[in-house]
Amino acid sequence: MDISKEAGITDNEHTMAVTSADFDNNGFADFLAIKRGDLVTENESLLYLNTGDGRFQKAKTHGILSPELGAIGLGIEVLDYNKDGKMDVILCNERGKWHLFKNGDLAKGNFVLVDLGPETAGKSTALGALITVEAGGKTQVKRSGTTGAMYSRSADRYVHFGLGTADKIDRIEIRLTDGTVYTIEKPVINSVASLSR
Ligand SMILES: [Ca+2]
Ligand SMILES: [Ca+2]
Repeated sequence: MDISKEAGITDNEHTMAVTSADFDNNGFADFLAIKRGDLVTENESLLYLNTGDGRFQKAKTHGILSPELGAIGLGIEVLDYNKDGKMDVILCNERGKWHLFKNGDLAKGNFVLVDLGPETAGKSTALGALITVEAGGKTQVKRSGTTGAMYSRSADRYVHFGLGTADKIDRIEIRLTDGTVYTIEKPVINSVASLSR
């Protein structure tokens, strides 16, 4: 069943890639799509914010825009390059440049960045791990790995969770694909919670 219209997703565009993250840290996953563009006007990406009630609201002043005329929008991916708990965006064009967009005022809620640590010889990889965060009476689960890469499977060792108005974190559980489970009890909110193994 196609529920796009009921969910508030109304665009009819030629898009090339989509990625997902909690851009406003309200505790619900949002999504961002890059348009192919028409070569003769600036190419503004499409950002939809999850309102938490099964609907999305289109963000209007996010500033994720490529000014390069003649370039085709091709790929988009999220990362928190400066580790401030606000998810940033890397955008790449075909026949053009890459652009990095820093998340400023958009992310208003609390957060935690879970650092899965470096890969260790002889131990199971953190790629594909299930991370569960319990905070503010809510439970969120994410799997480590990229959401936006079209032709590869890669992982950022930092996994981001927006926590909305929660003021503390009860527990983080990390379950690797070999079944090993690690827990971090009561990590500090609005910081990096590191897994040691
Ligand atoms: Ca959100
Ligand atoms: Ca950031």
